[in-house]
Amino acid sequence: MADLTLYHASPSRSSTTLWMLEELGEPYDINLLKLSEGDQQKPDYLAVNPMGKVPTLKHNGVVITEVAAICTYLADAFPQKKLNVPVGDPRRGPYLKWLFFGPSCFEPAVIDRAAPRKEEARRAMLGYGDFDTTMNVIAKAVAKGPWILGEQFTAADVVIGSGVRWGTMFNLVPRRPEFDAYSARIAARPAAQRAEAKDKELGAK
Ligand SMILES: N[C@@H](CCC(=O)N[C@@H](CS)C(=O)NCC(=O)O)C(=O)O
Repeated sequence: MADLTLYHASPSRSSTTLWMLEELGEPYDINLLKLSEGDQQKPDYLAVNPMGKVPTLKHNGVVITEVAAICTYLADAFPQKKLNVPVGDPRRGPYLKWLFFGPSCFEPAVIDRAAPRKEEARRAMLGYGDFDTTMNVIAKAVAKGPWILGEQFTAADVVIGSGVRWGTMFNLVPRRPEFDAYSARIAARPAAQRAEAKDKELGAK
């Protein structure tokens, strides 16, 4: 049994953490849940993640939930893999900003667009402000490349990159040249390809 176990449903938000584990290259086990069969609400799983959501990661008995937290955690737990920006490096600030921007701005902006509220919220009430500004900010950040922090690929690219890739694929994020080029760079990564193939295989189970 590996020290790392991912509670995963395929495909889902936990696919982002599957990709992160492939980037990491450490051995891991998968505990596959079928959301359609309600596995996420079964008592055994609720004991691990009372939110009834995937993903959940167990590392040496420690439980971590939330996609961006899992990616941040893994990058910091295995610093030799160079997927993090360590404390003390001035790039740590922007690195953390993008890791948080994923779940606090990018995803809510996309989900609000996909499932609009009956009454539009005031811009000031929304953490992401508005959809177009959020997309413009991400497009500018990935335009130069190759990665969000420049030459180094980090966990921030896994979090933001997953959103850009899946969002454009499902027409929830607008197609724009910056996003297409960034997605193509991601698609060329062997770890992203391995994760995608594994997810397909698991999804068919
Ligand atoms: N904030 C969570 C969201 C996780 C989430 O919504 N996962 C979905 C899969 S895409 C899920 O478990 N849905 C099953 C359900 O709600 O019953 C995270 O970032 O990990």
